[in-house]
Amino acid sequence: MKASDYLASYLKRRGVTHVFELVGGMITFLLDALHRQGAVQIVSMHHEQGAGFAAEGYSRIRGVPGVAMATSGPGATNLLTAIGSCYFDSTAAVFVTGQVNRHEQKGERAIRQLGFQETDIVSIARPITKAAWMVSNAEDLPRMLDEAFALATSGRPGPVLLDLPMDVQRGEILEPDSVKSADAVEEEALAIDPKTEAFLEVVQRQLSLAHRPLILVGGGVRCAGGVEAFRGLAAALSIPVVNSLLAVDVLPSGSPVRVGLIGSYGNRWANIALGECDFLLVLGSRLDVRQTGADTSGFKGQRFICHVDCEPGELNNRITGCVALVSDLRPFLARAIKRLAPPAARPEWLERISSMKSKWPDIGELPNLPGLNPNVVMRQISTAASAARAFVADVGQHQMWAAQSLRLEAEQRFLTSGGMGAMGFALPAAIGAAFAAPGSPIVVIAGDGGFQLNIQELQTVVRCGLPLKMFVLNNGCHGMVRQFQEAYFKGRYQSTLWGYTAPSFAAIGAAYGIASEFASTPDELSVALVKCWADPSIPFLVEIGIATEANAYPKMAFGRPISEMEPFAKPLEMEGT
Ligand SMILES: Cc1ncc(C[n+]2csc(CCOP(=O)(O)OP(=O)(O)O)c2C)c(N)n1
Repeated sequence: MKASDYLASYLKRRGVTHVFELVGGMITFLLDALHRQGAVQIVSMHHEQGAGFAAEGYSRIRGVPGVAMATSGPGATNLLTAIGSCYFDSTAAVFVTGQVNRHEQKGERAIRQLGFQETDIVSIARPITKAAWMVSNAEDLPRMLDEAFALATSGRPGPVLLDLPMDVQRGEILEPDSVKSADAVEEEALAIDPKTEAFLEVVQRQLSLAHRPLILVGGGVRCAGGVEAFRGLAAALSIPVVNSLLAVDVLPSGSPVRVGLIGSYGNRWANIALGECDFLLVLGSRLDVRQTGADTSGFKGQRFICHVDCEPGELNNRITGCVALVSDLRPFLARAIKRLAPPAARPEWLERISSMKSKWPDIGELPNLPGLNPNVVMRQISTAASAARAFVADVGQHQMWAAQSLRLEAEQRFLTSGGMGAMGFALPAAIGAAFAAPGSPIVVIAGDGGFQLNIQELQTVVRCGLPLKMFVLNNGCHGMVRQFQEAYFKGRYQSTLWGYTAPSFAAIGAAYGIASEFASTPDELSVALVKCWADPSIPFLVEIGIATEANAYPKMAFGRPISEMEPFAKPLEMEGT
């Protein structure tokens, strides 16, 4: 069997239903094999970055590694942002790049390049992958594919890159190995670490001592497949839960224990709750700077913190003095449910949080803004989107308004580019999500700046007839950085407002053949939402006009405690965007 045929049949056996790519000479054999076998659908995108983000969105919805392919040289380097995004947000993915024939590779020669488009993608991608390998012999492919899939999905998931020279793709595999059983990996993961028992004892003791206990849930819980277990634990313990940006969808908005988003742009009441809690149980969150702010000592304060993560390096890293446990979250949660008893009810604590929520509602943060209030817009978008499987947010202020104010149902997902924070993520990631959940509408929320980074993928949406409901919040600027310049550069808006323009997105949507509307008043938005959802199965674009001066508030103020946020507290020093 040819290696390219082996790869195509292997992907099918792994449960991969779609491969995202942009064609080039060095992957033609792979695409031809996929096409001839016909079991895995090829989705041709219009930029390799789009293909990479689509693979990421697919993986996060389907729970099967996303696969993206690109040709050597520029195709491979165009994948890099998406590879990094998968790496930082722990998304299982396998990236396959074509490479020039082995005899065309420069090897140890003191030259830059021998083959046309020859580029050492393995070395370039290594720091942002769990592994990056060149497959140097066709016979190695079965073993390397097994290793790539096992590595991508085990422990802390992430991307693996396989670089396949053209002649290797055409090479013969004499005795193809069988696919390593996924069950074997599963069983290993469920083994209980005895340290878990001692850790849970500490948690139980602290729970009984604490007056204001809080759980912080991060994206690691979902990566570990622990969402259902977590929901069970949270309900059983009845302790309030705050979430990181990648865990917006771990609890549905209606859950009585869900408090809200913490961090740089967290819900004001959630950050206040964090600032006031005396015991914090952190599950699957790496406590990065966007969550804690730059002032780590303020985040730690006097509170007792217990922290569980599968990555030892993330424990006692930025926030020190925590009681830490290295464990996969799934077996941990399974054990925690059995072992932990609910602490005594703390009605004053719950009352305190809900009174903060009433006092500082998310939709009251921008009282004097002309036109549409973006937090209210998010509420309206989600109210109209009960049929949607997922909300995919790009990067910028709109992402924060979405994370603060979308109302999610139990099965609805919220995807965004967290650690990489890559503008241009939302549209292609939503395309991948749409293929992962066939027939379900997917909502895209983007800004005018970010939408222009992968706008070409509207053609993929049209060609494939995908049910994407796209909302472009057009404030006529790179809003998040404009807000930063307002705070720290005395309003010198270089390259955010000055020297920046956006087109009419409704006109662009129409030019691609997508039904499109523009709305900048509450009435226009209501009409546009009705039209948008009249037929859930078709693509629709709504451009929403937002005031240029709209800020994402609250925002953590540097040098202040996490609970004192802009615009009321002013930063003492410079905080990041
Ligand atoms: C690829 C990339 N380039 C630059 C940035 C820096 N950046 C972060 S937010 C932002 C502005 C986003 O503007 P827009 O998409 O219009 O969204 P808004 O903030 O206005 O809601 C920029 C330039 C980034 N995150 N990603």
